[in-house]
Amino acid sequence: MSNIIIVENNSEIAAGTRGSSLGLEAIKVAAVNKNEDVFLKYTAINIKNENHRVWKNVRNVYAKRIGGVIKIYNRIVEGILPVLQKGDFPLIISGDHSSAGGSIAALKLAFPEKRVGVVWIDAHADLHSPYTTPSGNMHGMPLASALAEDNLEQKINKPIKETVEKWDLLKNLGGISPKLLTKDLVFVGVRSVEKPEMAIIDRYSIPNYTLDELVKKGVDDIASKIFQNLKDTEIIYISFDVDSMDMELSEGTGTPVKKGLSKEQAIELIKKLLEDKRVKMFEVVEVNPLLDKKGNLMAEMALEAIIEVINVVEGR
Ligand SMILES: [Mn+2]
Repeated sequence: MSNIIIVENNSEIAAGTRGSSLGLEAIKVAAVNKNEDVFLKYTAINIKNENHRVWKNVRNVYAKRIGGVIKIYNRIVEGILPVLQKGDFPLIISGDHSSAGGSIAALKLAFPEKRVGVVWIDAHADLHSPYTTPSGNMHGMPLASALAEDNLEQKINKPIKETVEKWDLLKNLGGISPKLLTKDLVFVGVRSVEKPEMAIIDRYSIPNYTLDELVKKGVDDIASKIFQNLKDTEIIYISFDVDSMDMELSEGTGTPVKKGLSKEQAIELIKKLLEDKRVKMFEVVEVNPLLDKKGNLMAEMALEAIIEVINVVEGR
């Protein structure tokens, strides 16, 4: 049986809005208030952050704080790789979504011979590169780094040499690039996509299961379609950005978007996917309690997802 190891990563340097570093603590507060012993029961490892960098001037405008992001990627790999190699299950709670690039790197580097599949549950496609980003915020780039996708066809920026060198370093981290193939990526709930990202989705026909499809076909059917999409992969990672859920539920996240999944849909789908033992790792990101107008609701919903993940993984 694989043990669950909680990975605590409160890095927020790649978000555009401050406060996702508090997501982890907000989830812990939710656990205390709901008498849930998740944070007592399981071993946790802590990823040291670089959050002091938010005070400094930005040099790399098309990949803000990329030096810090490289450090975080490396620390995540160092932290998670041994957990995965031991056969344990990393349950990662992160601040901003850039860290998922480090998580995918860790999974690939732990099993270099195996084909990695990713289910990306998010309002956004996170497919930007320094060449296409409108904001320079690197929480919009983790998938491009894993896919090693510069998307030069859609280039709108001219990043400085330092940015290019550091971006290349990030893509090649650990000596394997790409870490993920476009045909092994599935989106769920993506609905706020910029033109350069849409071009990638179209170019490679990356599936995206929307709210409408979930409502029409049901969670079981969508889960089986996702398994069909990922049938040739051997190890799978689920990345759950809480902004995949509808902003009417809670705005406690950096970039909330309308017409998202219900909490029930998100959790049911995650549970269904986790029944497959190929799923080796789960991550929840982007809880920002400073933006929550409903007390600590987003963190409470994230906690609910975490508890369900634990139940399924322990039962399989
Ligand atoms: Mn995201």
